Amino acid sequence: MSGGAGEPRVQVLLDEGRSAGALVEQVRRGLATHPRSLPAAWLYDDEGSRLFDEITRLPEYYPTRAERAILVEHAQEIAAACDATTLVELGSGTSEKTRVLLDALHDQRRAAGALRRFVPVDVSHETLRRAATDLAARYPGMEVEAVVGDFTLHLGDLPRDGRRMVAFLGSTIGNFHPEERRAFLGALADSLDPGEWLLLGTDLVKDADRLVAAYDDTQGVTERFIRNALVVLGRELGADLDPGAFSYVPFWDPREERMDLRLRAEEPQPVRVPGVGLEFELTTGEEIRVEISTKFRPEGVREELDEAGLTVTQSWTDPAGDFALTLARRR
Ligand code: SAH
Ligand code: AVI
Repeated sequence: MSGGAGEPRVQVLLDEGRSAGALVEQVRRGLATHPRSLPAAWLYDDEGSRLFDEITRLPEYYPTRAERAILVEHAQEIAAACDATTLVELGSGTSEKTRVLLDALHDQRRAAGALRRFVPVDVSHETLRRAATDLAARYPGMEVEAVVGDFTLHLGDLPRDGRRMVAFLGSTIGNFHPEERRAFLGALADSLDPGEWLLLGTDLVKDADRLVAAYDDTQGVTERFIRNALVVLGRELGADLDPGAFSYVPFWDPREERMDLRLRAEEPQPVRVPGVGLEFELTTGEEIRVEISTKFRPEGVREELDEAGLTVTQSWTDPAGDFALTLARRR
């Protein structure tokens, strides 16, 4: 499709299912080591993306509202500070909040040259396609070139022309382990030319009770989101795990400053995952770590970006100081 005049272009860099290549290798490695774990991208089939969208509207889940508040307050300032003609969004999902930024960057009255292209990147094919279609219709003068891809694998395959700003919102960076985060930030910086931009959303360390409530909501939506990983594993790799035989165990790890979201086997069970050639025995009480959600301190964000070759130019928080949005520039 054209990528302009109200129609998105969709480039697919992942195969339809998740049953091949690096994603499968990540699952094999995660399930074979202790504590057993699953890669976070595995949570986002269509149902996972739908459940995440529901999470963003839960009263306990403050990050989406806090980040949106920062964008509403500062999007014009961000647009004025940057000379980007292409906005790349990693892990874009529905790109709901991004519209605030797109409105500001797209504003034709600005002298610095308006945004010409939006490149949303996500593993969740249908959610991405729907968002791209909506956005192309909403901004007919802007090219929408969606990429169904993995931001840990495909940074080098994204469009390089034009002055780019990469947005990585929602604190999705918190779902990486520290060593993965370092590697990701290094690869991201390497993929940018000097002078190009990163806009990074990070959830901040706060009172443990509020954090636990945000990941253990009273309606049980987060629990369904985490359990859905087992459904995806069954469908894509033939795993015979019984979701009903697990309890949901979300906890705050104060040493690592992260939420740790696990499923605990309530009874012993033999597990076969034919798609990765694994067979193992889960004992009662054994846990599978499905996701971590690291919380940040502003000085830590600055240091990690700096180490990767990205200089922070500005950062903002919401009035409650719950969430930070950081603008950085490739040196
Ligand atoms: N940016 C949105 C969505 C956050 S949810 C927001 O701020 O609300 C995380 C998103 O990242 C999901 O849409 C998920 O499908 C996507 N995602 C997770 N791992 C990914 C990966 N490795 N590569 C590309 N997208 C990924
Ligand atoms: C996408 N990511 C930043 C969310 C988070 O808060 O870590 C995913 C999520 N998991 C449970 N609730 C929300």
